[in-house]
Amino acid sequence: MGFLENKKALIIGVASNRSIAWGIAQAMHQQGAELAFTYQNDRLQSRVEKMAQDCSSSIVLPCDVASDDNISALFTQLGEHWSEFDILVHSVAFAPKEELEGDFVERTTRAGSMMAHDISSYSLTALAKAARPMLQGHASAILSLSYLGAEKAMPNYNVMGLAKASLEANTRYMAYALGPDGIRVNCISAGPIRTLAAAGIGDFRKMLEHVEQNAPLRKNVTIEEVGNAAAFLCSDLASGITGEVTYVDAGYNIVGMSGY
Ligand code: NAD
Ligand code: 0WE
Repeated sequence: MGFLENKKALIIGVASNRSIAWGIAQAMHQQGAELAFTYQNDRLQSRVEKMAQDCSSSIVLPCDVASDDNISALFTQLGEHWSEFDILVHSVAFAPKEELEGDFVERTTRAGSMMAHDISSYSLTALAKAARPMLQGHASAILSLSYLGAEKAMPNYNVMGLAKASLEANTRYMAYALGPDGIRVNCISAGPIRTLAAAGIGDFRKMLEHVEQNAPLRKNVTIEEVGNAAAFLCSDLASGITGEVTYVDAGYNIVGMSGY
């Protein structure tokens, strides 16, 4: 018997079988959770529908998190399947590609900054606002995905670093606001993983090699490892944990200097 038996989880952010959201969905399914999925646009619909089937799920709904109407319609439609649910996974980020390379000060624009913060941080609050009636009053959990660029300056991550800093603060403010409703809010800061969001990022291979050579565990993490930590954080095993950022990064973040 799995530790997510009798839990219902909504997974936002599956785009391919390399998506971190997919690793989370599979781990939660293995632990007995019942799943529902969203997809960002028509191009992704059939792919997400097929992947949902692999997790015995037939609830697959559209949602562009930039739209309040989409978010509102999502929970109206979800309500036709589930009267309440227990777990909300947010595995979504976006900034204009041109702003994820080169000199931060030169590249960052007002529009790009607003877009990055809107999609990558505010959307978590917007989703929680709309989902609150279906999550409150029982042991439930919200989880999002961050990256070390939130707290340390990194080459090229640029405006996404600011958006992730906002997401991590959002985790704390949401945990504070939603705790009295029985809703825990946590965040996983994952090490670099080759997903669609990493495709086309210059020198991604070099970053993976750097982590492999310098992280305490001398490896990169997988979506399965992130998925297992996510399943734990969203389960009743983590009933005392809220407002936290948990690193699933082979220990990379704790190293001051490596190589001696
Ligand atoms: P991915 O491309 O598989 O997933 C990103 C998802 O964001 C996609 O499913 C995409 O459809 C969705 N998305 C973007 N804009 C959206 C919008 N307006 N509305 C709805 N959905 C939208 O890549 P991933 O690496 O699995 O990314 C998932 C999360 O993990 C992101 O928050 C990312 O910042 C974070 N993360 C990734 C890494 C990494 O190295 N891959 C490391 C740490 C954290
Ligand atoms: O959060 C991310 C990536 C998020 C992301 C990726 C893209 C690519 C396509 C946000 N917006 C876009 N916009 C696009 O048009 N990661 C943690 C992965 C990542 O991205 C980097 C990294 C790492 C790690 C970008 C530069 C440097 C390092």
